[in-house]
Amino acid sequence: MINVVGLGYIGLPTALMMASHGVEVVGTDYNKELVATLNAGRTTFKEDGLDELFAAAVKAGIKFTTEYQKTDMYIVSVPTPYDKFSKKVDACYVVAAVKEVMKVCPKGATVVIESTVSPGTIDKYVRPVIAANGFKIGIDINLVHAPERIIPGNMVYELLHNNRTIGADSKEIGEKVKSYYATFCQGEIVVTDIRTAEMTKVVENTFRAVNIAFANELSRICRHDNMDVYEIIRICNMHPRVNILQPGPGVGGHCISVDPWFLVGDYPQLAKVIDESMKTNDSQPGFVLERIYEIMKENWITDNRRVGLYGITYKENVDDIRESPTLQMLDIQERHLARPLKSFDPFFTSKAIVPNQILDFDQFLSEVDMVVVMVKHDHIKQNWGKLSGKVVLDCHNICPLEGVYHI
Ligand code: SAJ
Repeated sequence: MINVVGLGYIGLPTALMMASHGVEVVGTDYNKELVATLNAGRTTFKEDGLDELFAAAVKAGIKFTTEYQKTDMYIVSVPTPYDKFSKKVDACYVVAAVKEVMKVCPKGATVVIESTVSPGTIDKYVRPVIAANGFKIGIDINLVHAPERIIPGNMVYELLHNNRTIGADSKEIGEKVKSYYATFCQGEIVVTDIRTAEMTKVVENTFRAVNIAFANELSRICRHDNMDVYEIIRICNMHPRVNILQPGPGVGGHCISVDPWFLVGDYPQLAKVIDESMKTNDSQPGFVLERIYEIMKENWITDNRRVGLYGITYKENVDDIRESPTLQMLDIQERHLARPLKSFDPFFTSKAIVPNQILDFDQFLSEVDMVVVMVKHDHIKQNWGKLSGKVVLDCHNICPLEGVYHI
């Protein structure tokens, strides 16, 4: 039996996937409310195919509890934030979960860490916890790092099809853990050592962060001299070895906007490009806010109650607001003691999560003269007609209306 510890955005789909592929799974989370929701037959976030996967896993016998299980395999999938000052990974949740596992696990158990951690974190923080409980690593307890790669919005498909990495102290244990993931994963599963696995995961997200920062920087250069950044990127990408990403209103989510900071925190003298890239991405919501004020002025809009942000989530078609550019922008306004702009998000229509949020789309539109498209949800693509006559700042270059402003 596998005890999956942490039933959030990664732990839950992973637990469901294994259970629906014939593995006996118990999911553990210390959040009683979350466990009660799952036990009542409901999933805790929206994701394509998740409800169907949940139904299959429940049928296959998955259990949810707040208790840690006595078993021979654990998958730990808890958040790893970073310390805002040192930028280093904060492994407190991983350490707390492993401590709980140590209280119940028998000798011979394997502990798999799925959470993203910077290289060396497992050596520095996890091994000592295991040793402090009197276990010899590699003899009494096996330690493995199996970072995930799934993208919110396409998690179920990517869980099934992505290649994976498994880092282990020995090939034999790596292969054993691989056999569990191979029950559902149709991609290639590479077995390597733990530190390499830690580094690959952080590097993958850093690669994307740096490339988004490059696109965001281009958007500023092009704005400065009135060039069309989208047309320039489109043409450049026709070169066989150029593939520039898209500028946007900022970078959110719990991965791309967080993980690269681990490298800056651990290697401050070396990670220069990464540091600048993260600063560029973090300052993009401020750049877009300035652009909003500029367009307001140009259109004689003097009251910011007449401006609305469309989209609060960190990206399209997910209900996840962690580190979202809209929240970052509202934060800047709050620091400047400015009245927060109005906002609307089709994923949050029953209860407001930010000040001045309107829950009904038509009402939102009736209260604003200017709409800023912060998130390219499918919902807005089906409603362009309703925006005609409004001043529109499209942060993603997707709006087909005439006279739309861009970042
Ligand atoms: N974004 C841009 N321009 C782009 C692409 C993205 O501004 O061209 C923005 C998005 O709007 C969003 C942010 O970047 O605010 C991050 O979104 P994302 O779709 O790039 O990535 P995440 O954070 O949802 O998921 C990433 C993925 N990592 C990579 O693609 C290397 C995913 O595979 C990882 O599993 C996930 O992080 C994770 O959990 O680490």
